[in-house]
Amino acid sequence: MINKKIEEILNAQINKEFYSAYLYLAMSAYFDEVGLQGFSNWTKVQAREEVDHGMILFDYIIARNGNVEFKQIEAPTGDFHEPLQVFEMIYEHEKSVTASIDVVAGMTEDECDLATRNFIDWYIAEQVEEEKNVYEIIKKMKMFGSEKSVLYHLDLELAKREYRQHKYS
Ligand code: OFO
Repeated sequence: MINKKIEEILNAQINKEFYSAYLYLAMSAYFDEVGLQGFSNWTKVQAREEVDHGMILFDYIIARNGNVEFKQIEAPTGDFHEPLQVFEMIYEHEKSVTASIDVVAGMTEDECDLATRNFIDWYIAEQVEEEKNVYEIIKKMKMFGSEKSVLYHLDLELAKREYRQHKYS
């Protein structure tokens, strides 16, 4: 049976993961609208991964005989005006998710919940990967500029991203 404090913070994290999916979908719609289908693909694939992150938490709470609780998901704020600005927003967002996962990990240690401590390691590693992927795209945009030809090539590259499902096991 899962500790109630841990159950509560994991439920809050489910909400954050689904909010992330909303945010990435809003970005995907923006990119599609401005004709950057590769950027749109990249953010749409990311939205699907965020749903997986939420579902892994969902399955874990159930596996520990806990209660899943759904709270209202906030609407994404969508002031998107150009690709670099959107990716900088993504980077800030992912840093905040990393901080939130760190708080979960810290609480598992305080509560001596070693099963959840072990479970949350996957998220810690995933956040390192997510921040790195985003930062690398930002670096490319800064290095090569935001001329249309640069965006065109980057768009072709981002179009190649494929969704790979993550599951709780
Ligand atoms: Fe779920 O990692 Fe991004 O937000």
